[in-house]
Amino acid sequence: MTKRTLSQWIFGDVSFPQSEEYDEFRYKFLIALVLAGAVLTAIFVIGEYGKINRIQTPHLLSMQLFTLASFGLWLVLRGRRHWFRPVGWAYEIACLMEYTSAQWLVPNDELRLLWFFTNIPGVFILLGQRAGWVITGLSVFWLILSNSLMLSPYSGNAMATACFGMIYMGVFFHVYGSRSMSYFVRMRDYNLQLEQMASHDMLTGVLNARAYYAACEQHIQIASRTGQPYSVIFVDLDHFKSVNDTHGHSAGDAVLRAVAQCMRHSIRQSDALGRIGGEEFSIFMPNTERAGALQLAESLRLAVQSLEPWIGERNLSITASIGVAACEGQPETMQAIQQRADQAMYEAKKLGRNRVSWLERGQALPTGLAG
Ligand code: GH3
Ligand code: MG
Ligand code: MG
Repeated sequence: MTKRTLSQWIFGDVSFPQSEEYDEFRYKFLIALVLAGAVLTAIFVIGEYGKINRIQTPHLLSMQLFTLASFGLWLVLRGRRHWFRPVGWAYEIACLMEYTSAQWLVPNDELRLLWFFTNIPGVFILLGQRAGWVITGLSVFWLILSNSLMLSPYSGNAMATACFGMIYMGVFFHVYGSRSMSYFVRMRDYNLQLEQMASHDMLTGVLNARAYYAACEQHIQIASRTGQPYSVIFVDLDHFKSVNDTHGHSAGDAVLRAVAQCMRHSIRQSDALGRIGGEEFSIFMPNTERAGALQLAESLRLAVQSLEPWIGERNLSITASIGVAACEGQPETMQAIQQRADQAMYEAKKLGRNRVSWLERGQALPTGLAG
């Protein structure tokens, strides 16, 4: 069995995104604990049947029940990460019952009280600080109460040591739990920030060229399997150099931000928008035929035209030339469809700018829409 299939067998078919690494750790830790609990008690039970160790009959019954409950909880949790909390609490209750059984029914084991200690770290790590304190408080209360009822109780000194020791464990794991949690949250936020910076254009906030093409490749792979059409819209601002030359580079930047914002609001959630050059944007539209892409391209052109961004002293008039290419039959590579959209855009420039044109597959010259 390979490492991957062994892990799949133990933990089930679950996947956690990188940002949920801590939840993955806790999920796997709980499964490991439940399995370890089941296997350990099973070994004791087998030892009893093999006459290797002697356990009083009532406690033997409790151990058998605990083994079955633990295996059952493993089967429930395996592959179902949303069952984490109910299973965590159910296992905790099973453990407390098992420890109480050992405390009451195995009086010839003077260290049986230790099981209540071993329980505390797991509760803090798996169920959080509040649950940790509830269980620690209940354990202290229960130790004192049951000691006063037991036939062979611990001494007052032993009880005081046990109770203070448990509270000490609680404080220790409370601090440890909150520190490791805040460290994890910070690391997760840094990672998300890094991911965002690596895939998005700093100026406009849309996808950068690398991330945009990667998203398109994924869309094309899905479309090739499902046979759905897809389209690409290529937008190039008109005479943008003169905006920089006349009003300065920061005015040009403000215009780029405004245009990107406008496009972001015009596309669907499933579309990908990328800044693939200085003042060049591309939109990939999955499940979209040429007619739909042309409609969006025309509404984008009008939106950019009416944008008239304010650049500190006055409103600027901005227009865009737009090329459209659609793939409605045999799948086409991203490079090929983007090239057609490029060509169509250049044709729109040649025809006088501020217009939309498209290029069919195999067609030599693009077709223009009046601007
Ligand atoms: P055309 O209508 O033919 O597209 O003319 P154009 O001036 O828009 O075309 P060209 O490609 O010659 O110029 C693009 C300009 O975009 C050149 C550069 O100064 C500007 N540019 C590129 N990246 C940025 C940027 O990040 N910020 C600003 N402000 N300007 C940029
Ligand atoms: Mg350009
Ligand atoms: Mg341009």
